[in-house]
Amino acid sequence: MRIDKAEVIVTSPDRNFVTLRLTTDEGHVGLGDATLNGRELAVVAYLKEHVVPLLLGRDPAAIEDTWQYLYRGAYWRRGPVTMAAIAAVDMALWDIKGKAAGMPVYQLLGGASRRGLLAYGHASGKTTDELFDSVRSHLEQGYRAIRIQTGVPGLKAIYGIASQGADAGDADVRYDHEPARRGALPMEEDWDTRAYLRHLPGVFEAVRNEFGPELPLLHDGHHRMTPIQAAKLGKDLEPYDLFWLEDCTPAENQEALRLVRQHTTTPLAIGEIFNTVWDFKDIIREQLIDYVRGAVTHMGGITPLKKTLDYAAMYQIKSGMHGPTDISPVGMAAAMHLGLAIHNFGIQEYMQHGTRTNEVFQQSFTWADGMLHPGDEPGLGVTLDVDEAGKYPYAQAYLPYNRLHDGTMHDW
Ligand code: EZ4
Ligand code: CO
Repeated sequence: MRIDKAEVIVTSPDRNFVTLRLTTDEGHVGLGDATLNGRELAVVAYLKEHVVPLLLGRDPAAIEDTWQYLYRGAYWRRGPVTMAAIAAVDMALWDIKGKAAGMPVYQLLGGASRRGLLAYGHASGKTTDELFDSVRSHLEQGYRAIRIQTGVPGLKAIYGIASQGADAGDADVRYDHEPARRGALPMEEDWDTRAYLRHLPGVFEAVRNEFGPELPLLHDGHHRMTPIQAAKLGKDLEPYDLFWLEDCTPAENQEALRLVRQHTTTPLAIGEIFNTVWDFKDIIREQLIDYVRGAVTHMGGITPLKKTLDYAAMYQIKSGMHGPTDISPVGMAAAMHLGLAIHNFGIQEYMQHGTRTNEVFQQSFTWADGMLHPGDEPGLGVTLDVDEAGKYPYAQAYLPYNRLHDGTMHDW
């Protein structure tokens, strides 16, 4: 078998998605997600100019060799653009291998280790009442684990949540902002860490009082704290028994986690912006985290993320794969197949794509009783309707950015 055609398809049904579509001489089609939120076209150029010419004529069965060829062969390694491009190739090759074998990808990865994947959704509200409504609506949708993000008195934005209302389509689906409204410039939010630290423990106390002790609750700190602030928050949240506290400090300085760990038993999750196993190596070996947040799309594909998670398993560290709506249905399917197969699955983030996205990408996964399952179609179980995709041209859009009251740029 050989790769005959490699197309890069950009579509923006509810937000921008980049998809690599490989076709073999035997007519098998493989899809890979190459979406990098806010920097989508950089990956398009990387694929079109530098990867597609290398793929044509190659044997699609040689997944590991092709991965090493693209990673080592480029000489320049790592980084989000490179790794999203390699991830798309890796996913598309697994998709093709599954179709050629007549098996879903999770079977090729060792078979199912569980019936389905516990998934968490994103509840948020400016006030406690709004937050409770959002939690209730998630419970009604069947979620059995919920991330809690809240407004902070004195601040305009609820950070780290998708936009809502008319621009969001049918669900809370966008992590970027409507370019027509924003003039193609990113939206600015405001921040005050001390106000946040004063407010958050009371929010979790209220949520526990209202919804009881059993519901798994998560929280995302979005890299906004210093090490000592993160240590204090972890300690303050201990009575509310969090499933995890995510990205408590900026991921670049991994030594910070030693300090956080010395002070709190709140479980820690890190890694949605990591690209390779090297980013995880030390914090896994030193047992500074409890959950690996890598996304199949941003970690270079199923192949390297499986290796990373197998390594994490030796330290009883589990998966918590990134799964916001900026991961396309193809990347989500890859995460579900991998999560079903590995032994050390923890939880899967799941926000639900909008109707338009689900019309562009037809998907075989199921969502019932708070659990995801990738389905049993051969390959990843996703098809791309190219005509439908063509209705939604790329629209420039960025993630918001963030400033302190005095104007200083801060982590978003
Ligand atoms: O803000 O994916 O845990 N989830 C997150 C995400 C990120 C977006 C950035 O594109 O932090 O919602
Ligand atoms: Co996050």
